[in-house]
Amino acid sequence: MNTKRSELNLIPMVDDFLAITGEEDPRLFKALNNLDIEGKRNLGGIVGRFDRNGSKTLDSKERLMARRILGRLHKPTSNALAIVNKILDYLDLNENSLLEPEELELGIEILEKFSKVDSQNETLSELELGMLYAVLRYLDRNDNHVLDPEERHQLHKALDNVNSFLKTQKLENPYLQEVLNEAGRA
Ligand SMILES: [Ca+2]
Ligand SMILES: [Ca+2]
Repeated sequence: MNTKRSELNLIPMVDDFLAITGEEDPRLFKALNNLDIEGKRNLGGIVGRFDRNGSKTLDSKERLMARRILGRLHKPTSNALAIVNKILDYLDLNENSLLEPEELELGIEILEKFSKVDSQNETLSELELGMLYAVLRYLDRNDNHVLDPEERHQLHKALDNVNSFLKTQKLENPYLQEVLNEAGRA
């Protein structure tokens, strides 16, 4: 999370978001409602990216966008949400701490592709999120924490065939090797 966002107290926005989600998407509400304060902070880091007019609350359209990310997570823990924040940082191409629709599209696409790299379902486990983050770190060749056009081009190429890309990555990406080692999957 960058400093600008972490300075803001996003807990009221999260509580507001959760209250409305209870009505709009009970399943997601159930998955997010038991987070501790740190988890809520991490959730705030995600939810806050969709408040484009800075109103400290998400309108229905913004909630829909947030759910396109959050709905992809399998039993999100605080740690999983922290990884999601780091992933989303790479997608904030204009570095304004917000996720615009065009930035979101790439996010949706990579989450979709990575939802099946370890488990055959539509959602991402903490391991799958960790694998995705490891790949993005590796693709960020100039280490500026943003995917620049050439780096995005490499990502798109990788997404064409994720499984064969990961095969190579397992051999040459130390971040990925570490994540898989920790999970006992190396
Ligand atoms: Ca942005
Ligand atoms: Ca970069």
